[in-house]
Amino acid sequence: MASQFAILAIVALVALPSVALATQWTVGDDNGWTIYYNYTDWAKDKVFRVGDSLLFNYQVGNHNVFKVNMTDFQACNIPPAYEALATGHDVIPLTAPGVKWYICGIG
Ligand SMILES: *[C@@H]1O[C@H](CO)[C@@H](O)[C@H](O)[C@H]1NC(C)=O
Ligand SMILES: *[C@@H]1O[C@H](CO)[C@@H](O)[C@H](O)[C@H]1NC(C)=O
Ligand SMILES: [Cu+2]
Repeated sequence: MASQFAILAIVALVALPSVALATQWTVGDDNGWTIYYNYTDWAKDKVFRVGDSLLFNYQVGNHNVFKVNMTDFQACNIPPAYEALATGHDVIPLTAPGVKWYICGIG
């Protein structure tokens, strides 16, 4: 559903080959992982590299994080709940180059 898609927390980014210095990116910076925030805009000027990691900050229970493929990202398919990361401070390492998609399954 298009309307649902618009308010979901979603981010897609491209990971490039690694360099010596790894960065941990806080997704959304101080806004964290939430709704009504444009993560495309957040990601667009950043250079993500293999070896970097993403930190998803949010209130436990309000949001969660799924790593998904492009098909599920575009269709807004939420994977089964047991695949969710849900600690409120989820760190996901970028282990391979390429485009990555993340999606929230709550709110
Ligand atoms: C989000 O940001 C991107 C990149 O700046 C922009 O192209 C897009 O229109 C924005 N989306 C919304 C819903 O504002
Ligand atoms: C995307 O992931 C879904 C769920 O894991 C899977 O069923 C589907 O085959 C995958 N699609 C591609 C193109 O990898
Ligand atoms: Cu959410």
